[in-house]
Amino acid sequence: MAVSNDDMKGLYYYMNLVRQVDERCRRLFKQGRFQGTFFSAVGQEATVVGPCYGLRPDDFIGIQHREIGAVITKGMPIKYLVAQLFARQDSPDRGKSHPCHYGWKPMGIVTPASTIAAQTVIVTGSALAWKIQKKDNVAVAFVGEGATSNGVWHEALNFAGVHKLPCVFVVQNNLWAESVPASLGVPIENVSDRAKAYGMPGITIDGNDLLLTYETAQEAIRRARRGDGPTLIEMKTYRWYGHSEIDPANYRTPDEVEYWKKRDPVPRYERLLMERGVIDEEHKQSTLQRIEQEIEEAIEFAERSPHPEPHEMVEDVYAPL
Ligand SMILES: Cc1ncc(C[n+]2csc(CCOP(=O)(O)OP(=O)(O)O)c2C)c(N)n1
Ligand SMILES: [Mg+2]
Repeated sequence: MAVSNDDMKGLYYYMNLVRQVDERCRRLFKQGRFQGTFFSAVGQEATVVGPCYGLRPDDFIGIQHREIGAVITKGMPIKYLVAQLFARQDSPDRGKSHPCHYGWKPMGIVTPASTIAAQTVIVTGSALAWKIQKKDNVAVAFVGEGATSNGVWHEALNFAGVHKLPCVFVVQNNLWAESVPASLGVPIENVSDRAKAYGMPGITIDGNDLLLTYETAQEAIRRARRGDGPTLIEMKTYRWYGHSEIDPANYRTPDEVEYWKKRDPVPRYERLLMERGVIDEEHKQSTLQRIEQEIEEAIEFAERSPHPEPHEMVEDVYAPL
């Protein structure tokens, strides 16, 4: 199915929004404007914008620490996202969790715990519920290649395969899990080969090609919605910066980083749209201006939001009996 010009422009907006928010959040952390750390996903934008752009508000996504772009594209207003980083009262968790535990119930963004891959079973469980209720919602679980070494990820895929659940499993293979190279975490070239063992199709694609990530995800989402079961999509990509902003990433060579910076997914997509005449310089400038303003407003909102009161520390932590 051809991607419409409106959707190509929509994808362009999100690619740039995600990139700009991410770079700005890195700076905010370095300026000491919030505590903890920040997990940048610069370089990986196409792996999340593609799959999330075509989801419905009532579809779910399960994320881990690096999926800020998935959260933005799925529809969490960035003012709440910044409030989350700043641990303010207007954060969805009212300042109680780690800055990277982004979650937003109205748009089906399941708040993650720090245990990587754990979100995959929640996604699978949600999909089971929808199947029982005969609904056509879809859930997408994102993990890094490192997380696929966790037992829970395999259990979730096996269960989803057995019951033909409406899920899409996206693996963002960015070649590193903290300081561990993918070659020491995954003993095969392509994680997607594992799909066969779970009775679902598996595909490995260039994760820096936005139209490809979008169209591949769309096909998997349609398949899940019509009741034909899950798909595993591995997207090869790269994170430009350290595991988080406190990691100097000395375990990588400058050549490796340079190689991937030349494959930057944001200008690559922009060039494609310019060549096709979908956007022009004026559209680019107005989009970037709009984004800059949205980010400023989000930061102002978060800064105006008060810190939680001390007594709130134990409120909403346990369910009432
Ligand atoms: C179950 C579990 N084991 C280990 C960790 C510590 N940890 C946090 S992130 C991470 C690396 C994750 O690598 P990957 O899944 O490839 O994601 P990436 O950071 O590359 O996006 C590890 C080991 C954790 N949070 N949870
Ligand atoms: Mg990784």
